[in-house]
Amino acid sequence: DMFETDPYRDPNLLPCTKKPFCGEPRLEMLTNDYYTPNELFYVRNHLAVPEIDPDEYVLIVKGKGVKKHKFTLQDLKTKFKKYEVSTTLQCAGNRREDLVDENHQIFIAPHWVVGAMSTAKWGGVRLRDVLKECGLDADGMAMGDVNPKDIHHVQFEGYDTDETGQCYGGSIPIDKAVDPLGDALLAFEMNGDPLPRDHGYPVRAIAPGHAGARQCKWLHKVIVSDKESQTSWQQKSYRGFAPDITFENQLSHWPPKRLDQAPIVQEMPVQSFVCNPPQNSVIGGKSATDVTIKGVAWSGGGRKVERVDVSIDGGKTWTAAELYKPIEQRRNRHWAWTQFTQTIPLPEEIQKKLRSGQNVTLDIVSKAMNSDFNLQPETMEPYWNARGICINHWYHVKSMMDP
Ligand code: MTE
Ligand code: MO
Repeated sequence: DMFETDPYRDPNLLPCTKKPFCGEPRLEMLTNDYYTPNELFYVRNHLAVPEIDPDEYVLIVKGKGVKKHKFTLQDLKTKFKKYEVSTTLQCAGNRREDLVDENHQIFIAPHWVVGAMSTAKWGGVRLRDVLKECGLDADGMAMGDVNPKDIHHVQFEGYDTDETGQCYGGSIPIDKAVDPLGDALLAFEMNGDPLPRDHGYPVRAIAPGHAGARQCKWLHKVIVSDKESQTSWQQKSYRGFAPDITFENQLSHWPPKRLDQAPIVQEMPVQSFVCNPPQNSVIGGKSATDVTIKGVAWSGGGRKVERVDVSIDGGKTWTAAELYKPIEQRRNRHWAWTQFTQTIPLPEEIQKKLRSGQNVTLDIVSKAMNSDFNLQPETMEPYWNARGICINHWYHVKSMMDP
């Protein structure tokens, strides 16, 4: 059993698969703190958690435009300036459960409910500083002055491997890696502590605003390349297919037709969901006059969450929520989420029903708008995709008021 040495997990991290472990926090706990406590931060593992001795850890940097280097953990901590970056991670497959019904089968695990999204303050060194140390002209490239034709991507490889020796991997565009405002990190701290084993101990990549899949844990190699990562996680899992591409008609053979029309996800769309009241909860009493809603909202690409509207009638009427973001982030670097809250008065007819002893079920919804005025879509049908990625339609919470 290759998972025997996996770490202990908090019972409030609800598993959706056990081997490899994928778990999402109890949703109602996500709004208790701005930064998600490390033990509640969602976990998405594709393989067993590797056991790495920090004294033996090495990071290899190689590829085009750089001279091959090896760094120990101590090198990373002492040779470079340390930075802290607050960012939300979301699995590109978050909310996959919503895409599965009798008409639509999704052929990829796990079927997240909604909680594959969490926020931490990461401490580490800038990827661009490490690439510069290895000889890359990161400044020239970031300014667009230098544009080597054969340097397009930075690939990451993890220390976690499958039975055949294949390691987890993914890549980000070189522009993200060298951008001085991109905040791409090689992180060794999470909320002030060493990275927990589940989150990549001792070093992981952080690519703020990008899908969780690119933020390689247990980082072993950084490879500057003309190509994207060739792993299945880059090439197959996290592609956005058109709704008519299904497993039966296309994906059972690889490559499917029209692969060129199925972009590989990097930055993610605007997302929000209600955490409180919890799904299927029973709340309130006879004399309730209002209901308080809490949730989280985030947009990929560093785009700011400008507004979140909430509804208790399934989206017929909306009210803007109060936004909460206790840290300052600047234009197009809004890597970390915004929490929201609003107290909505119950309409008179609902109050009347409650007073007369009748139950009322609320259909609570949120919709966020980001700084390019994109809004979450109402339904998922037009966005259905066979890999189940970037799912961001309105999340409905049913909550029963029981007098
Ligand atoms: N890195 C390695 N080495 N192995 C993995 O399985 N999973 C990826 C990414 N990095 C993964 C990885 C995916 S799909 C996601 S969503 C994030 O890590 C999850 O990070 P977390 O478990 O710290 O929340
Ligand atoms: Mo993911």
